[in-house]
Amino acid sequence: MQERLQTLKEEALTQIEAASSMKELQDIRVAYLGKKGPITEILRGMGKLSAEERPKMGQLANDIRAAISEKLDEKTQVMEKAAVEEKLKKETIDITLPGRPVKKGNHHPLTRVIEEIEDLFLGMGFSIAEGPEVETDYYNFEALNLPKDHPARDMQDSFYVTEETLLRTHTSPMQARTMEKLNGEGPVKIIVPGKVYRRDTDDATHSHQFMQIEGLMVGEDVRMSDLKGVLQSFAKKMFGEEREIRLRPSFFPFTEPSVEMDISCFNCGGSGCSVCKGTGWIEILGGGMVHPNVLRMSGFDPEKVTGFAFGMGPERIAMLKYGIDDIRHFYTNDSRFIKQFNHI
Ligand code: 2NL
Repeated sequence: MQERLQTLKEEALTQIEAASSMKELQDIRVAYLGKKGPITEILRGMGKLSAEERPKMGQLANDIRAAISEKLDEKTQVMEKAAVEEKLKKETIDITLPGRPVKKGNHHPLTRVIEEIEDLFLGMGFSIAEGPEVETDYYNFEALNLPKDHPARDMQDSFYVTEETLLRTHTSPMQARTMEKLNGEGPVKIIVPGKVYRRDTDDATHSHQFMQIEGLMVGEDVRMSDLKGVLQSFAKKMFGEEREIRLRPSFFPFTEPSVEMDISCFNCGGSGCSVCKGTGWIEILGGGMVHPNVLRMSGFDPEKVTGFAFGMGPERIAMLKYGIDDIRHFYTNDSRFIKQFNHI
């Protein structure tokens, strides 16, 4: 009986060792330790043994039973641990995966052109000033030598908020405000970029809202030749070093004398083509010497200081530079249009 028990123990332990699933372990447990198993059977047959042998055999059977049970528990634990590890391994996040590409945005082409122009003037010592889009009649017109009966003040030409306030029609009111704050103490050297509004019907070259960049320099001995030098430098940097400029006489109520500036055509170099309509020249901005009335109204003495001013439309500059045929492209935000400028 003793031998039988030993054999059973060895058999059981070998099987447990070899088991590879929980189900197998469960089966081994039932087979060896179950009610119908050999050990139970042996224990039941104890009665046949002598009184001397009975406790010894009982002890041995119980020990073997305990050893098998312990080995089963041990193996169960090992397998459970392995199962958890396997699960954890499967469920770990693989941080080595490449991330999903993030689509990179870009500034609007008009914003880029404006910033490019700003940079050129900052490089020439100008500061940037910005002001309100809802303006008073005084700063938008009166302070700029546009008296009450001037045709540019026609209600038809502007968006009025009240009798005395309107959406600014140019950024010049901010120049007037800047001069006024300085109490006649120059010099002034600023550019003013921003949104402006006119009562216009939108088409390929007109928009009721557009951008403007104006420049103003006031101080002792500021001359027309200074205006010419600044604008020539700007034109070359913006449209190419080979560009030439020419100034033609013009009229603006706030400058005297007034000029319009053309650049030699960047498409044909001046021989005449469709871009310059056969003339060899392209008009890009207007300017002139600040009218004495404007200086006086803003607190400067026109006997002591002089100034030049100029104004340009960045949409027009961008349209020329990048061959854009319709101003509305800037404002309808068709992404196919916007994306074409991602490389500049
Ligand atoms: C154009 C022409 C111009 C000005 C703007 C100005 C401002 C002050 C005093 C005098 Cl405060 N002038 N601005 C002068 C001449 C022309 O703009 O064609 N703009 C798109």
